[in-house]
Amino acid sequence: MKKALITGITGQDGSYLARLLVEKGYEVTGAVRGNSQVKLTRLKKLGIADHVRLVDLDLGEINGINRVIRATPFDEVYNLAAQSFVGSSWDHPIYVADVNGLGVVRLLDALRTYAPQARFYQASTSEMFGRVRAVPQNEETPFHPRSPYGAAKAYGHYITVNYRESFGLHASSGILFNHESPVRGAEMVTRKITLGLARFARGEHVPLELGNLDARRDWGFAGDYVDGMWRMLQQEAADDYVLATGITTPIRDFVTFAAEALELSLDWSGEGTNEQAVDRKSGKLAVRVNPTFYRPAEVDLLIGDATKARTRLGWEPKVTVGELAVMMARSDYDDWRPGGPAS
Ligand code: NAP
Ligand code: F7E
Repeated sequence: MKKALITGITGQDGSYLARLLVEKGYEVTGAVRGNSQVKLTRLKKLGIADHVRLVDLDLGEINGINRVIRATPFDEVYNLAAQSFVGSSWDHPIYVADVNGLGVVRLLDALRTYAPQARFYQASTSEMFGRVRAVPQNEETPFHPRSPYGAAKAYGHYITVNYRESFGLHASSGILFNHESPVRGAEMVTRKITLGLARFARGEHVPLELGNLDARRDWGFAGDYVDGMWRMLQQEAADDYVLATGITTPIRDFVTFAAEALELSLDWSGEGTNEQAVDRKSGKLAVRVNPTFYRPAEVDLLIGDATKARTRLGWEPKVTVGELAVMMARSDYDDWRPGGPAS
């Protein structure tokens, strides 16, 4: 029975990856910070909270990392823990650098010292491309991060490559474009949209407030992307791979897909900060722009080229962005409770 450690197991990807590895017969250990405050909501929703062992580990704290790595001979270590919300990274840039950047080298150095046999996965991101140098982006595209989050992740990526090249660790970096699901963080735009519209469709006519509706993303389904992570660690040699769908969609279109799934017809009008959408049936305002949600800097056109993952790993994204919006909107509609949508 293979043993895997997942940092960030309480997050979206951690819970999907844990389910995949449990299904494959792994013994899964999940690293969580501060046992008293552990959020098991996602693991419970995916039906695997009772199938994983939890250990205490904070990426900011080296002693805990060393203790966990020394205690169990892990075959595979997936580092998914991070402060993952780009929007708030401008408010906490130093903490983000510590967790998303230095946290990676803390973990790698513990592996180098106590478990050099373990295979390592680093959760890198399309945010590293930022002000893009080429469209679409692949493993050779230079980085130009546009947020403290992206800058910290670029360090995490380079130190993963460096430990692979310097010490021969089997360390791979997955450069993943946005991937979503019904357990996506409620502050991310897709889930904010599906939660807000589900609430509206249930009769609570509170307008959904969004920032830049012209921003676009290459969105896939988290369940497909964790399969790609696992495939990377099954290769004989460690390497870096982009995972993406290659299709980019504006935020406004994702709103429309989710609205249609809930049988809401939206009439859009206005431009820029005056843009809004009214629900045709009720005549109520359903969506409006609030500039508070604009970012100090935006990334340019992020579209991923996952040719390498397709050819070497046999990886394919199976869920389209339209199917994803339907899946998320219906889930939030079904889980809605009076007094506010479940998150
Ligand atoms: P997520 O839902 O926000 O989960 C993040 C996880 O990290 C949570 O379990 C959180 O634990 C944990 N964490 C935060 N700070 C920590 C710390 N100091 N020490 C230990 N654990 C800590 O993120 P996700 O969407 O699953 O993403 C997983 C990883 O992939 C992240 O590294 C993210 O940056 C990266 N990524 C995500 C995407 C995407 O589109 N989803 C794309 C590219 C890369 P708590 O429950 O205690 O908060
Ligand atoms: O924003 C625009 C916003 O916060 C997407 C993380 O998983 O993927 C994620 O980061 C876009 C941006 O995701 C709102 O300006 C408009 O252009 O959903 P998001 P993100 O920043 O792409 C990458 C790959 C990661 O690595 C990250 O960890 O949507 N947008 N209006 C809005 N965004 C939010 N959050 N809220 C709005 O109201």
